[in-house]
Amino acid sequence: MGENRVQLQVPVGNRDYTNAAVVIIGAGISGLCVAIDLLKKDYRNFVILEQGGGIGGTWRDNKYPGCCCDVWSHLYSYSFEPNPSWTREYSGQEEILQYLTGVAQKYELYRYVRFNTCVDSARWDDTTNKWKTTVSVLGGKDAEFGGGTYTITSDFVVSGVGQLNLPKFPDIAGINEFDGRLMHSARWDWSYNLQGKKVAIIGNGATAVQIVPEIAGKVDCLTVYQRTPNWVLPREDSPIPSWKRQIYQYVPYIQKRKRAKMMHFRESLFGSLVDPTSPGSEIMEGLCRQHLHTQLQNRPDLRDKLQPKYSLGCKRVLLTDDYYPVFLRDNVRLETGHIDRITTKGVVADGQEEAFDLIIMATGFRSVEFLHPIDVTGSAGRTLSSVWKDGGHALYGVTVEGIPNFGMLYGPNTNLAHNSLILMIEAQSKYIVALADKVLTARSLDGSLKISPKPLRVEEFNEQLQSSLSKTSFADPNCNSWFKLGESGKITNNWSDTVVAYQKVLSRVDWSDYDVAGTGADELKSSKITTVGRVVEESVVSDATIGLIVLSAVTVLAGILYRNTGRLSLL
Ligand code: NA7
Repeated sequence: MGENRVQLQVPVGNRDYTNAAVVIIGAGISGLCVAIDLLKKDYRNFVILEQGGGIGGTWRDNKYPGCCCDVWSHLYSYSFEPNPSWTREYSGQEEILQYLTGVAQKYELYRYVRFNTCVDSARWDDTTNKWKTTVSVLGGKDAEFGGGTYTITSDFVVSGVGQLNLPKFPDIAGINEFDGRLMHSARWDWSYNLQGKKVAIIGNGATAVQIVPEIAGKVDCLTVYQRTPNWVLPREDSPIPSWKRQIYQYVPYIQKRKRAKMMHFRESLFGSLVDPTSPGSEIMEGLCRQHLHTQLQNRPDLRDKLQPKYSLGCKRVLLTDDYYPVFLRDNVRLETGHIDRITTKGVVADGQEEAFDLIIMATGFRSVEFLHPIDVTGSAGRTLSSVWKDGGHALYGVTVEGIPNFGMLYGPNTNLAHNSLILMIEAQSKYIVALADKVLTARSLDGSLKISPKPLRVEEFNEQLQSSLSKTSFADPNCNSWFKLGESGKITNNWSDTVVAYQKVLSRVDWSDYDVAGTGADELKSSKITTVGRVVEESVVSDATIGLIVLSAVTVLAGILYRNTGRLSLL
């Protein structure tokens, strides 16, 4: 056996603590999915580096009051781990985190995770064809075992940090001067007692509309600072009764059908959300206007302030039934004046100061700074930040030119406005593991393989992508969103098509997209394609067709039985 040969089927232990075949950054939905896909190929020599103290990623970070998902739970879950026990159509954060914890336990993923371990940098070494990932150990006791920092050598690095992991604080003058409590929604302090407090919330996006109704009844008074109104659709959440949960548990096919129909429905919304000229978009805008009108019938003043004046879909369309009515409460005020500054006492908007005990920053995430602040350096000393100086981009949102043996989940241009992100993440995970598989195969033969996308192919793909995106609602210059770069307006975050279209792109690795060098490279170049496959979830047959098939089968069966019984009775 070669000196350098790693036991790919053996988890990293004490002796090889700083050597792993694969390093996965982040123990959120993405990182866990990659780990499971590696295990399915019997690869166990990987580590998951997680800067937090638990698994769950965004579903561990975001635990503000009212936090829940705006995609149905039966769709917002792994296809390979359906959960028959969801208690609501749209589950809350705690239930989603519990689901993810359950999955991590089932696949015994905890043994692979190093918690309180923050990745500072990842550097590719051209001489050894390996990554060197340097981490800081954040946990007090753990840091005592070493100098608080160490480096792991690996053949492949996968980023599962996603787009929404760094809280964004607004650029408002005086933000550090406030004497009261200032809290970002993604760093909620549950030990803080809201009772009787004067509270401000800055922002009115997907996060704020969940917090506001939840806390309005607890606080003394609440002022909502809105810069831009959002399009809002009814949510219509409801509990899932236990008899239905039993059916999903004992007849999994029914749960699968439910998910397929949800997937199908969500895919059908794509055109309406991205094409402002489509009849579907007009219908959706009508539904939003009706929702606003119904909920605030006698308040044209509020309706006027809450009605957006840009294309539906330019920002994320919000789903809520209890946000608008909250403004009918005596203790809640909608402030649309421009925020001039934050003072020691509170917030000044349009020259008027209001004092607060607590200011909640529901101001989103640093979504366009993918992987920030991790310092990633690829081949020939080229940094990721230099490759992305004009904004994040990648091949299929997954691989980056000049950054070999590296894959990202929920990277540039993979966000969705219409469907469950987990569907995208699963496709990315399979694709990345197919790439890693080739690198690890070379490693198992005592060799090495270097894979990175061809710069020209990346350019060509992104030109087409940006051309498609420029025609969508996301590009409407009348609105800003976390989907695009502020100055250039380049859409760096969203995918331009349906989930199924994306899944099909990632269902195979076309080796002509890549520069490959090392052990087995010639074979890859000649074989051209590696089939990855995709999870086919959308419904392909209607309920009526299935009903007809079942009815026909029952009729045929009944006929046979009748004939046989007839014969038997003649004997
Ligand atoms: P978003 O959707 O980025 O919303 C941030 C909100 O904060 C939005 O209303 C912003 O107004 C507002 N904001 C940001 N900076 C300022 C300043 N300086 N002054 C006033 N208002 C400001 O973040 P969320 O956390 O709600 O949601 C992020 C995603 O997480 C969501 O789409 C889901 O996918 C999950 P603006 O609209 O820019 O005028």
